[in-house]
Amino acid sequence: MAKVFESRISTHQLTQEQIADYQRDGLLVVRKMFDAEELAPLGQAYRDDPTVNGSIYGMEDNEGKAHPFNTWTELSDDIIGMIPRMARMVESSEALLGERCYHWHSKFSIKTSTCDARVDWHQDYASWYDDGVLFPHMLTVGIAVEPTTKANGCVQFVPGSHHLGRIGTISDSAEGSYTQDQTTRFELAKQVLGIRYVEMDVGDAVFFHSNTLHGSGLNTTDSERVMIFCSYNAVSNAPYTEARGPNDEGAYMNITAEERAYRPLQKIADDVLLKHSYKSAFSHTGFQRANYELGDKYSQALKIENPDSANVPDWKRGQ
Ligand SMILES: O=C(O)CCC(=O)C(=O)O
Ligand SMILES: [Fe+2]
Repeated sequence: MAKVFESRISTHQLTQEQIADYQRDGLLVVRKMFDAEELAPLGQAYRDDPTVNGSIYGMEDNEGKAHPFNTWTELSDDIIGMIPRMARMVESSEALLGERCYHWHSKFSIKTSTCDARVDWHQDYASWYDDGVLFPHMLTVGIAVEPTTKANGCVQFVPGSHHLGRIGTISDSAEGSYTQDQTTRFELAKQVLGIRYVEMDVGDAVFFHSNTLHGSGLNTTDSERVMIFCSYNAVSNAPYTEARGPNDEGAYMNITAEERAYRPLQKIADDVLLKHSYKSAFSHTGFQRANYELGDKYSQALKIENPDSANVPDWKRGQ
């Protein structure tokens, strides 16, 4: 494990106590992981273009409502390509995973004031399993770009649920997302372990294990809940196969096996945002191709007139 810590350059190191909290709870909230000043240009760019370069589409919840989000795997020299490479992000993730990691994917996950969707309870590893990773040695960092509250649909967790292991894949059946056994386990887990709502100010972050149960409720306010989520996989856990299972989130989001494979992650200094050493907020990123059927639902939520005019990069269009 010492190797992981040899080349640390971040000024934001996690303490042993924080690492122990994460191991116990499967989640760790780090207040002021970013200064509000560092994220302000990203918040402004989102307000100027809430379609995020036409990349936002809808992920359906159990009621068929569309939750706006997008994904990217390649890291460009814009703000959202730099955040996943920043030393504080990579080194904190490596301290929690106990080994080197690489970028799996990142997302904007948004609750507009007009969106009426939830993010249903799930474990991220339920679907990443189908990408051919052997272990759940993966985690995600959720960062608040705008404040999150219970009322606007902050993320909720079942602390300690990562100790349950993987509950199972989410089925496509019309009856609901979980089988009876999965539902029973999930209900028991909530009763036994409780639910923790994580409300966040701009710049706060929550690290969570890929088996920690989480989801989020409705936005009942006029404000927008804007978050980004950066996910990492341990280097030793790169997919052992390029074949995909039936419920693969990667396939749903048009992520290729190549984009899931190990690629070296070059850390960058923590002051990159404060020094404005980036080319744009998000216009240099190649996002995954939108799913237009769900994109239409999203456009209704967002009231976009013409979703087909969305600016999907050519390199993704052809796939
Ligand atoms: O935005 C949220 O509330 C949760 C998003 C999430 O869990 C995911 O994208 O996997
Ligand atoms: Fe998730």
